[in-house]
Amino acid sequence: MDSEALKKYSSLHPKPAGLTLQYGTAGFRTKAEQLDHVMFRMGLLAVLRSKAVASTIGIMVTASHNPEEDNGVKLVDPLGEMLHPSWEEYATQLANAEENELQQTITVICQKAAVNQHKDASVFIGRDTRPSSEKLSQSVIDGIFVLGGQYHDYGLVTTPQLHYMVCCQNTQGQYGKATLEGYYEKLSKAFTELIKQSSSSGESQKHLKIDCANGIGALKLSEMEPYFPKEMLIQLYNDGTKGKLNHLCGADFVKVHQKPPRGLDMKPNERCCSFDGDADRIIYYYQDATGLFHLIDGDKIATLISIFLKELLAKVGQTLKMAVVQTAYANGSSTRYLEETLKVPVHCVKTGVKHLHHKAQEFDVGVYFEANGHGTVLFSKAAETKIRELAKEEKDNEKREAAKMLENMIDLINQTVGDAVSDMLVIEAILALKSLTVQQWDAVYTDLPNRLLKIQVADRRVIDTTDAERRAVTPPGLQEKIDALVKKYKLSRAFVRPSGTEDVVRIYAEADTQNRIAEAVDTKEAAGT
Ligand code: NG1
Repeated sequence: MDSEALKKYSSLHPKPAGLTLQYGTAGFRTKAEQLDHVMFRMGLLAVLRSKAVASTIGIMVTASHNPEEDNGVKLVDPLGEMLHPSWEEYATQLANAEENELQQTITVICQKAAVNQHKDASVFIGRDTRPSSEKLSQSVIDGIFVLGGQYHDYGLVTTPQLHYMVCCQNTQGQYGKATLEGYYEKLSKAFTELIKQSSSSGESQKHLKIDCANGIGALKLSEMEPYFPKEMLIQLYNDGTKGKLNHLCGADFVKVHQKPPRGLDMKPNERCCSFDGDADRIIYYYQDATGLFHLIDGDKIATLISIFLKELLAKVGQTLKMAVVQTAYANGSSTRYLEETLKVPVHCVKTGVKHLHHKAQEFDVGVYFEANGHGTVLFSKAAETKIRELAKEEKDNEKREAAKMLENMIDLINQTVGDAVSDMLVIEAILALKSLTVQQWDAVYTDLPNRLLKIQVADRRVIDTTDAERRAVTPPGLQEKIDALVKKYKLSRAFVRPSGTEDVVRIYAEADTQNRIAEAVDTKEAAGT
C-alpha cells in the first residue's frame, strides 16, 4: 500500500467531522452530500474484499427507493449475493475512521480478514440515475485506483444487473455473459421459449403498463425492448424525462400508499406494475370497473410463482423440496393460503434480502419475496442439474415439457437477487401460460387490511426484537401493550421494529377490517411515545 498516495487521495474525499454511519440492511444510505468519503472508502474495501476472496466484487451506487436527494452504496459478493455479514463491520469501521486512522484501519482489516495485499483485485461498478451518482462513482474509482485494483465501470445499470454481472464473471460465464447484451439475450430467450408453450393469445393478455419510478428501469427496459417477442407490449410511464426519482411514483410509493402512482393513466382492469428507483422491486395493481384500486404485492407474486412451480414439479414427478420465505410484513392471508391451501412450507425471517436469500438456499426450490416486491427464486445445484437432464432426456412428453418449462424458468429468473425486469417477465409468462387475468390472480386469496407507518423517535435502538422481529423485547412493557391491543381484534397481528435503512421506527398492523386497523394503529399508544 502506498501510504502517501492513500493520504493524498483520502484528503480529496474528506470525512465530515463527527459523522458516523453504519453499513445496514442495504449498505450505507443517507443524504448524497454526506457520502463522498464513504464512496472512496468502499472503493478501498472492495479491493480488500476482492483480494480476500480472489474474485471480482461489485459496488453499486444507489439509494434504491429513497428520495432523489439521498444516495447509498452496497458491495456485491462473488456469486452476486449481498456482502458477507462479517465484512459489514469492516465497512462500518472504514467509513467511520478519522483521516489519521485510515491506514491503520486498513492494516487491521487485512490482518483480521487474512487479506493478502499482493493478490490482484477486480471490481465491477454500477450506478443508478440520481444526479449525484456519477460523481460518487468517481470517488469509488479513486478508492479502487489508490489500492491498485482493476475495475470495470458498467455506468448506468439496475442493481440486479450489476449482481448478475458479478456472478457471471466469477462463474466463468456459466451463469451467462457479463455484459448487458448477455443479460438481455439470456432473459429474452428464456421468456420467448416459455410463452411459445402458452395457448393464450390476444393482445390484452400481454399488454402491460409500467411505472418506472423515474429511474433506471425505463432506460434498461427501452434497451431491452428490441429483444422482446413481438407479443409483449409494454408502455413505459414515469421514465425520468420529466418527474423526480421515486416522487409520488414507484413500487414503494404504491405499496405504502396503496394507490396508483402519479403519471400513469389507468383504465379499468388493465394490468399495471411499478418498479422502484433501481429496479430491484416490482408491485402489480389494477383498478376494477367501480374504480377500486387493487394492489398485488410481493406476497401475491410469491404465491403465483409458487402455484406455478408446484404444479410443474408435480408433473416432472421429482421429490424436490420447495419452500417460501417471507418476513413479518407478509400478509397473514398469504401465509395461510401457502401453508393451508397450497401446502407449501413457509418460513419467516428478519427483514432484509440477505436473510431471505440465505434461508431460501436451504431448499431445492426456495421462493422468497418481501411484501414490498423484492424477491426471487433460488434453485439448488442438484435441482437444476436434474431439471436440465429431464428437459433433454425424459421420454414421457408431458414430463419433458414440464421440465423444459422449469428449465426456462431457471434461466429467466435472476437468482442472484430480486430483479424487477426478470420478475416481471416471470409473472407475464406465468399469467400467459395459465391464461390468468390480473383479476383472477388477485382473487387467489384476499389480503387482510393492513397499515404500515413510520415514526421518528429519539433513539430507535431502544427497541430490540426477537422471533424474526415479530416481538419486541425492549423497551420493557412495549410488547405487553401491543399484545393487549391486538387481542381486541379478529385475525389481528401487529409489531414494531427499528428500520435498518432510515432513522425511524416502523409499525405494522393487520386485522379483519380496515376500521379496526385504524383503531389499532394509534401510533402513540402502540409505540408508547
Ligand atoms: P427497513 O428500513 O429495515 O424496514 C426497508 C424495507 C425492507 C428492505 C430494505 C432495503 C420495508 C418495511 N422495509 O428496510 O423490506 O427492502 O428497506 O431496501 O419495506
